[in-house]
Amino acid sequence: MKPISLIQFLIEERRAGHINAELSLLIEVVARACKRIAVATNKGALGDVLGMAGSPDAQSINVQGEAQKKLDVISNEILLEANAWGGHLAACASEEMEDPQQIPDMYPKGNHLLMFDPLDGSSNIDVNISVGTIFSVLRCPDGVTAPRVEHFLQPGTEQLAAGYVVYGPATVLVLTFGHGTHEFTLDREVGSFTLSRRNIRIPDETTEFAINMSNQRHWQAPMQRYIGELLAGTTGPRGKDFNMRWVASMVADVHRIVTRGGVFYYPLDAKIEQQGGKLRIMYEANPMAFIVEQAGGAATTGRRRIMELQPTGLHQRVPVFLGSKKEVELATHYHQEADDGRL
Ligand code: AFP
Repeated sequence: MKPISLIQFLIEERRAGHINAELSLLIEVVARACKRIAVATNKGALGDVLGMAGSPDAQSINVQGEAQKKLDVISNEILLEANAWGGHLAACASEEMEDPQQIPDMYPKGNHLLMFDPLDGSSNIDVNISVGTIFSVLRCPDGVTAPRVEHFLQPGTEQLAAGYVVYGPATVLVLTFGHGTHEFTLDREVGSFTLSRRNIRIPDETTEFAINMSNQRHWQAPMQRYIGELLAGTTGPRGKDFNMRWVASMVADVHRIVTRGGVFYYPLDAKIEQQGGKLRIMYEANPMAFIVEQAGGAATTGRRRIMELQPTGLHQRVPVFLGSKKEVELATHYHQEADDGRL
């Protein structure tokens, strides 16, 4: 079969009435920026892109209070620059920046809001493990010309598009417009993303889970119960053995799930209770929930569907349970049961 490029796919999606010309351009621009991030990532030590941003005396810290890696800063700049002038955006917001970034006055403005985590899993860069970019697109409310934080605070169900790019052995883009989840692999010789899987399906059942087990003693009772049962394997109530993986790069962990099934959990625990969770709703939880649901999986906070939450802050954090539907439903059921006082 003839390979289908991302551009061809976007044209098909326009003809099908799933997206308009502006959203198509937006995705093209984001994909082009991600190719540049892939090039920077691939250079490693030779491109002087490893290590921390800033100087040893004055380390660069982002809005999350986390020390920034050089590639965090480079990737953020690549995405901001690529998206400033095309006329497809009203504004964008990045995990690395406190406030939304306005489109400079000299450029035309569009009707879309773009949110991104420019380099997720960046603690993995220096050890040459997969990292990624995550993005989400919302419509800018009518009549708003200088979008502020409140205009971004829309539930995940309002997303027009979401995607991620994993910079691994291959550079892979996974994308949804709400009509299935599709995968494109970067053909480095040709320089274009090429459709590699259409309408990905995540199996309902799995025997593989991803969680940071070092947090176990801080988890709430229903999480202890659920993971305890998985660990008990054939000797416990589940009657089967489970395998565990944890890359500590959400993009890589989610990509494994959209490839062969599985579940990913970052639950609430006593250490992070104050901040509401570990992962950010706008840059990580909502886009990944959209992608996973469109592939037939489920995504909850352990209690509620992620995409129905009304965000209260641009950098708000939430617990994340996502992947194979039956496992996510069971873990969620244990939490709801405990909340109802039945446990
Ligand atoms: P970094 O971008 O700071 O490496 O964080 C990555 C991340 O947000 C997500 O990609 C991982 O799943 C998660 O954090 C890993 O968290 P732990 O380090 O607590 O396991």
